[in-house]
Amino acid sequence: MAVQTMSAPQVKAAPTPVVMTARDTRTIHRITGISIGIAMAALSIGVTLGVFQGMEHAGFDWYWALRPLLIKSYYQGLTLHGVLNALVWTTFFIVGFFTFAVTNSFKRPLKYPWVSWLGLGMMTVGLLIAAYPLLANLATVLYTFYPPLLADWTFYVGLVLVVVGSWVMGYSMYFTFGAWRKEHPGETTPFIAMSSIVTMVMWQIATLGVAAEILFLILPWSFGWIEGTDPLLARTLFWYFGHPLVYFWLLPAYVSWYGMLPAQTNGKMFSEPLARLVFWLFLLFSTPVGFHHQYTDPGIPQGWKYLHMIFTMGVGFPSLLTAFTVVASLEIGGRARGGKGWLGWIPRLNWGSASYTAQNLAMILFIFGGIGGLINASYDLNLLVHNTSWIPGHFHLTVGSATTLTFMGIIYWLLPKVTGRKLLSNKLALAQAWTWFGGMILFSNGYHAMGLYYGAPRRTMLGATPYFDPRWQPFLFESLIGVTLLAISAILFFTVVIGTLMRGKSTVQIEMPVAQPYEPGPTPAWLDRWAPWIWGAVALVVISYGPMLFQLVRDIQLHAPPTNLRFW
Ligand code: HAS
Ligand code: CU
Repeated sequence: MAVQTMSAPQVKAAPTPVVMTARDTRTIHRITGISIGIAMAALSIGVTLGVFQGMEHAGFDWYWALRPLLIKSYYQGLTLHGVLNALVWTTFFIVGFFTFAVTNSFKRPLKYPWVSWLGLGMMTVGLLIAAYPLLANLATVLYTFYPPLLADWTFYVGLVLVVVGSWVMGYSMYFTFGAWRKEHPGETTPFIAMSSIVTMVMWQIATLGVAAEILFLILPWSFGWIEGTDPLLARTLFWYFGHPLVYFWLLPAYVSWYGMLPAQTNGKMFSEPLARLVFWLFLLFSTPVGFHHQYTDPGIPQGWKYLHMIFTMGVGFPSLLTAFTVVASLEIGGRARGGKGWLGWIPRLNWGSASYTAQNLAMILFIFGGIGGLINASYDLNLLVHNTSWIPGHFHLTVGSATTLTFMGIIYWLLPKVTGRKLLSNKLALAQAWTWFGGMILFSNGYHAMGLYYGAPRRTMLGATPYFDPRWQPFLFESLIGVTLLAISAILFFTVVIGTLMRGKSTVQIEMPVAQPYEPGPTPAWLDRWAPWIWGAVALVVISYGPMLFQLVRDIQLHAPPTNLRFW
């Protein structure tokens, strides 16, 4: 009888993990350094223009001083302020920060560094292309570029390249993730890498809206191929993207607050599984909420606005979870540093570190930014505050503080890390964080109040309005003090950054702060599985947008003629 032989089942061995060489580290530092460098350059111009806007509102119209610098009008300055701060500073910072965070969290090099270089290259070329119409006053359409405002086509081509380049930077992270997975079968994805990549996936889903808006509606119109446009369809596609955009700004701050900040004050991550859940909830609920920006738009039936309002309350929930869990993580640190009693741990937090302090102050401002957001989201309250200065009050506490001040705090450790130079001065950086905090409180309080009580409009050259209401005056004065503090803060920030860059190389070793879990244990498998969450997100998008988009496309009316804000 023939003997049957059975070979042992072949278990495919996992590839040996690739470790970072000095060369890999240098590449990552270069990519991160260049993208954050571009981000900061954009911010330097963006905030300067903000100071001029604040002054104009308070009665000091000094735009003439900007004319030699190509800024011809308030609205051109406002467009640049929004585009450079809200779109360029954030996006370039985020892709650079995530490239660093993902690779350091995986402790492995980028799988294909050239993909990241390609993405960064596309973003940079896009930015340069968009800079031309912005500076030539050919794209004075504000940062939301609502049709029928029409810019020169180069503005849109530039924006598309920035967005597609950021996708490509994301693909490089996905490839690196895939490689890490193969090398570490069965292991849970490290939190910092996982949360950063979830954010990039959310961004991928969100940006499909603005890509469709530009490619199918605006570009053909700006080329002159079609005569008019459909503002309602354009706005709907824009806000499909516009709300998740604000979470693209917020979630990198959450990556730091959850995954890094506790380690900067001897704390631990209060609940790692909960932190993961928060990011999945953002993936689910970030997009199906855009109609909360269109409550006053005619042509969107109430039912859809109502559904988006419900989902908006849903997306507020992971932030409420964050408020409790992140504070608990910090409390662990405050107590480890000797804090006693109910609140005695707070003064013991690492207030001596500028990087820590900037981020904690950002969190405090976000409490108020977040509450304001929930007020905006409530349909009938929104009718009171929509298009008033309350809204800039809201978003200077969110993107202008929770995001920007956190990013500045991150820069205070990341810049020394990627450049190998010691921070110019922790003290100056501390002063920067506190002046930003104080400045934003005064600025945003003034804007909130003026909009709520006396209906001061947003996006308006207030000093030139024939209906100027003297009751705005005290709030404008308050906000002007805020603007002054913010200007001082910005000068301090750039002094610290430029001073650091001008220093010689130092041997001080800095590592990315990584918070360890308070109760280490296995992560439930469903919190490390991608497909159900991604499909869930797609399903919610289809439910919340599908029927309305179908109807708007079916009834498309390309009649609205172009207009612009080139007032001179
Ligand atoms: Fe918003 C308009 C609703 C969050 C940005 N938002 C805007 C615009 C911008 C913006 C730029 O529903 C203007 C767009 C334009 O140009 O027209 N927003 C919300 C809601 C939230 C929210 C519900 N917004 C953000 C974030 C932004 C941002 C984040 C940028 C980063 N927003 C709206 C609505 C409008 C709107 C309407 C349209 C208004 C209109 O009429 O035009 C929520 O995500 C907020 C949830 C957040 C919380 C706070 C949690 C607090 C935390 C901090 C904890 C820290 C502690 C301190 C406790 C519930 C996590 C610890 C201290 C120690 C000492 C330890
Ligand atoms: Cu929103």
